[in-house]
Amino acid sequence: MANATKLSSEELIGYENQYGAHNYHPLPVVLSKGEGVYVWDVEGKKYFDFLSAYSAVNQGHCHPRIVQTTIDQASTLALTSRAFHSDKLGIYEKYVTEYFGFDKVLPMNSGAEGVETAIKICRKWGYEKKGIPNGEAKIIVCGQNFHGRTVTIISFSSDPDAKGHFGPYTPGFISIPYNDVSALQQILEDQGDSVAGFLVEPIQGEAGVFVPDADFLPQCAALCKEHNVLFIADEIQTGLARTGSLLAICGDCTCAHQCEQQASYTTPDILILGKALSGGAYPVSAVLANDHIMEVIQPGQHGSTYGGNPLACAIAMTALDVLHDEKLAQNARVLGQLFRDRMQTLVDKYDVLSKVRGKGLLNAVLINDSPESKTAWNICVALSSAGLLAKPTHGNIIRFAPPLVISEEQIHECCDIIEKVIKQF
Ligand code: IF1
Repeated sequence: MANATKLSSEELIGYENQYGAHNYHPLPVVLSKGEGVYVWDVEGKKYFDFLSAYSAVNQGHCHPRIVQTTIDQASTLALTSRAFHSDKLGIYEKYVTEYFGFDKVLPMNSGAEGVETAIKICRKWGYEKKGIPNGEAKIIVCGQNFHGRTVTIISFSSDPDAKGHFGPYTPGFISIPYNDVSALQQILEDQGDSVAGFLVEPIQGEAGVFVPDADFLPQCAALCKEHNVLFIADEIQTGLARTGSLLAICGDCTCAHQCEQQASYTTPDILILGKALSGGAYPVSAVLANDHIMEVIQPGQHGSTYGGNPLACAIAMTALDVLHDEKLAQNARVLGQLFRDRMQTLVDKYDVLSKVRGKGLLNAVLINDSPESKTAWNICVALSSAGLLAKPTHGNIIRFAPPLVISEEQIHECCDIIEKVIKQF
């Protein structure tokens, strides 16, 4: 039995260093409690959480409705495996497919599993529906992508840290520059017959919150349609109200259900969700597609022990209800603009900041120093001392992504904290 006495942050970090793999380099903060936009460390210090567990906690930490659902379902029936039916799976499948406007869903657990599932469905569709010779299907991806950490996914990564020394790599992927429609057009004109899909993040999160030109996604979708290629949207980080609409690719629609604004809605052939699909309570991911695509998967051809378990289904339905009931997409849209406006005044005022970019409450500030410098890290350490948690991505970029339940007053309080810290650099 683990020692019940209260250990300090330093002692707990020591345990992680000694007994845990060193696959992360966290800020020196040890968290023990979360509620809404706030987290507390083991010494009781309170912080604004401006990472939201990489956008998994859009609904806020320990949302009472999601916690209650977790308690109720976990104490009733948590896991059956798919060897049997459950009283939650069909209800959830109906709910989530109607929520996003697709015929079917394949439920999985982690985001990477969702991406792998989409790759398998896409390849199988390529062989059985498009007629690509078996084993020759190609999937187009974008440079600077992040889609997860499995061997197949890092096989098409352009990040040496994510990819190095994990070979041999999975073949069948072609990379084009992000936001470059002509590059996609060229590939499809040259070898479109063997291309099964195009996998893209509507905004590249890990790469540093790159927002593409407004016409990039619609034009890519049109090219995919023209060349009979599946448009696969990875909305694991950008989806679920984070960027000010239900999905980053659905333009102005901020309702949680399909609305008349579908004209500006670039509909993907395959939609991948994760992270906030559970509000941070449990690993839940989902792959949505219409019948003519999803029917390529038959019994015994794909699965997972935990995929679609009753606990995941119950939690995900509550998490999606909260997005809709609390109008979190609208809140992200309004407060995201407010945040960027305030950050822009800091960019104009302080040389250490060079740019702010983002959409909704997925934003990043570029530090005016080399990616190899420690400036962004040092700013984040100073922000943590000032009561705000954020973390650099790729050296000189700081991502700011609070839970979407944040209030206007809290946004201003946090911008004041950021300005107070920036003044020191
Ligand atoms: C880490 C950030 C990274 C994702 C998109 C799939 C996945 C992710 C667009 C895989 C996961 C996480 C993973 C975590 C850090 C974080 C992340 F962009 F969100 F900040 F790495 F790029 N598609 N993103 O963002 O989902 O399997 O993790 O559930 O691995 O360091 P997962």
